[in-house]
Amino acid sequence: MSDPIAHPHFRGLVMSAQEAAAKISHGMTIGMSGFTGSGYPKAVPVALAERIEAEHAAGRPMRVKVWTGASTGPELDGALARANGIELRLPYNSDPIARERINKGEMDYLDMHLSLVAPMAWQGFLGDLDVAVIEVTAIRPDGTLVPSSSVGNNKTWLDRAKRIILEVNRWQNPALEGMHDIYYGTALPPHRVPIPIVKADDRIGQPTLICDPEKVVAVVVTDSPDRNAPFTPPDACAHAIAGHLLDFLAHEVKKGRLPENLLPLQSGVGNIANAVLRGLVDGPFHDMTAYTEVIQDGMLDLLDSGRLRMASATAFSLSPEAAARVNKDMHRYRDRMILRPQEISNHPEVVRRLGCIAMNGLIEADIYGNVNSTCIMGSRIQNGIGGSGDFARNAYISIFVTPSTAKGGKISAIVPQASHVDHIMQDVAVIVTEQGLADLRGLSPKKRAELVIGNCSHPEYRDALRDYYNRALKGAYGLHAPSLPAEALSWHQRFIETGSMKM
Ligand code: 0RQ
Repeated sequence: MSDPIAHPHFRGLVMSAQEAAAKISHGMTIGMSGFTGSGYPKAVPVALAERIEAEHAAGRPMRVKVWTGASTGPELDGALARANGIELRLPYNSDPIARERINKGEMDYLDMHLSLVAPMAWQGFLGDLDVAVIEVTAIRPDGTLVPSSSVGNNKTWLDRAKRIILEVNRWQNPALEGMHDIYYGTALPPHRVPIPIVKADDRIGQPTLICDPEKVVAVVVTDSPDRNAPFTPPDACAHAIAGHLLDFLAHEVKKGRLPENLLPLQSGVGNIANAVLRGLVDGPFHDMTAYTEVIQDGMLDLLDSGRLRMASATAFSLSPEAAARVNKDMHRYRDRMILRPQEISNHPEVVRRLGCIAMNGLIEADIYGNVNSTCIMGSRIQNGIGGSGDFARNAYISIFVTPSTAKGGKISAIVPQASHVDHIMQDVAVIVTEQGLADLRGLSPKKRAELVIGNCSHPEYRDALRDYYNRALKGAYGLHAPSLPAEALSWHQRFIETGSMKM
């Protein structure tokens, strides 16, 4: 295989991960590549974690602030969190060790809308960026960089960082070159102009990342796979949710409220979202497009089936088998996929213009349709809001999907009042559980409550929800969205005290 470092200046900077990590010191802020387990640096963070452990063993402080695109892999978040080396993490995390540290109060976490991270970094609110550590597929003869399996915030990290460390990962397929669309036209107000995307497959930028060679202090060569976690095969619950959703979409087409090829799809992370995409393979819709954040297995199945014409995203989020499938046939997929910076893949202006159909998971929804996507029992972070807010508020139809219970039935996903709210009821159009679907568009809070309880809640919790709601209708301070504040979070309190929400 040809040398992926095709520029002599960069070739002269090749060194070990340990030598590169030595250029990072205590208190620095690091912008890492990586989005949902793809395209994250795999060697420098591990070497940095080893250094941090050695410094701690010698009684010296060493911690860094870590910014990324979204979640990464065990070699990054896992290794650094295990070493207790992260002072602050943003904007999305799914690593269990980091999650534990955050929930124990040992690590600060800033949970942000993914589309807002790059603009906020430019505005200066997040502080200075000392080092960017970016995985790339190749360095071209002209010094531009071929991005890897995710774009995330890489453009911004390369622009904003004082110093740059590149990881050139030979595992990434050279045929990725040409798949990306890196847009350099963003600016801060009052100089902003419209983002010129009017169709999901519009290309508005260039295939490579610009990188100032003077800022590059190290180049590390790796050969490691992305995290590529397997998906659980869809169970009966996921199939039921997918079924309700497909019926709903078909109904909307019949009513003339959606075109026959639907509108650009956005699908969140997780097994249910993946099952819904798989369900579309056997559905009646053709010539679909996706304007989304991640390309997961279900999206790939849709592309292969010919039902999906193209997919625009910022990253792959594939199982090992699906990653092997894509890598084997990258030339073919490259023409039907576009990877963009996350500020563009999730841009509210574009999501609203295209009229995306947003489908995201949730932790819990209350009877009025306020949705909690992030905080278990109101305080314990699961992952983060990710891109769900970018899409939910701006979508043509904002759909949330969930099993009606969690933890073996001990938790109801439909509760009297959400213990934390990420998506207010005005941003939530449809809720789907295996029990059924509630189309909440155009309904007042009280009408919403009747539908959510009747169609979405689990039978084991339905009577208790009805009882609460009926008493709220009689005793609430106001009857617009009746609630009983002293009781509204009692289900959560009961779970905390007894391990179950059941009476
Ligand atoms: O925990 O793994 O310990 O069993 O949450 O839940 O049911 O497997 O569902 O994988 O679809 O994730 C909201 C977390 C759902 C996800 C969330 C527990 C449950 C399990 C996972 P265990 P499931 P999913 C664009 C879109 C925000 C970001 C987003 C998410 C674990 O969809 O992170 O939408 N969304 N991004 O047991 C206690 C409850 C619970 C609960 C679920 N009510 N109480 N625990 N769980 N409900 C893409 C990106 O932004 C990258």
